[in-house]
Amino acid sequence: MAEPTRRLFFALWPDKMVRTRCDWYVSGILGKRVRRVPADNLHLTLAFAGSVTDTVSRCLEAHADRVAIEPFRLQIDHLGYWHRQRLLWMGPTHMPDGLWALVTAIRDAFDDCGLERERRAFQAHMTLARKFSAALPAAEAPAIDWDVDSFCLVQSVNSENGVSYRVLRRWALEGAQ
Ligand code: 3AM
Repeated sequence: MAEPTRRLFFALWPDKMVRTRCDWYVSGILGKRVRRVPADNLHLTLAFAGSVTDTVSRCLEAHADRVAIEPFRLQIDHLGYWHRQRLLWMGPTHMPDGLWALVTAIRDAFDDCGLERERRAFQAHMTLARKFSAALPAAEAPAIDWDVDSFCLVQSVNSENGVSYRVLRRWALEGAQ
């Protein structure tokens, strides 16, 4: 019988303070009419693994155990829109070295664990709304400082109520508590 799988991805998971600030910003620009990503679901995807077995998941976790990257600050200061995906997002204008290093380490882990490496250039973003077809809000850019001190392995669960996420494991960045 085939080994069961779970749909997994690595992400930066905002703490409550950052999450609340993001949510204030989004509700300020979109109001209540637009269906947006619920505050509890806001995250920044590092790499999407897809449906993987426990064997692959353990391999990815073993690689994540060896990541040695210091905490870094992300400035969420840009509101963006991708026309093709109709996706409204916010993210940093400047990519800190630590974030590049983290994405590279995870992409390398995908290689080593037999997953297909993501070939697209990494674009740091937090999805705010999908299937967004209203005019891009004429909004001030966000100004949210996020001190990133950990990264997470997350399970994505689809149900009739929509997608929900379970943080399965969290790794502190080097030197973080
Ligand atoms: O973080 P964002 O919103 O960009 O769209 C999914 C979400 O991206 C993406 O993984 C993130 C966590 O669910 N995702 C879902 N299926 C995907 C796939 N087959 C995918 N990314 C790449 N390939």
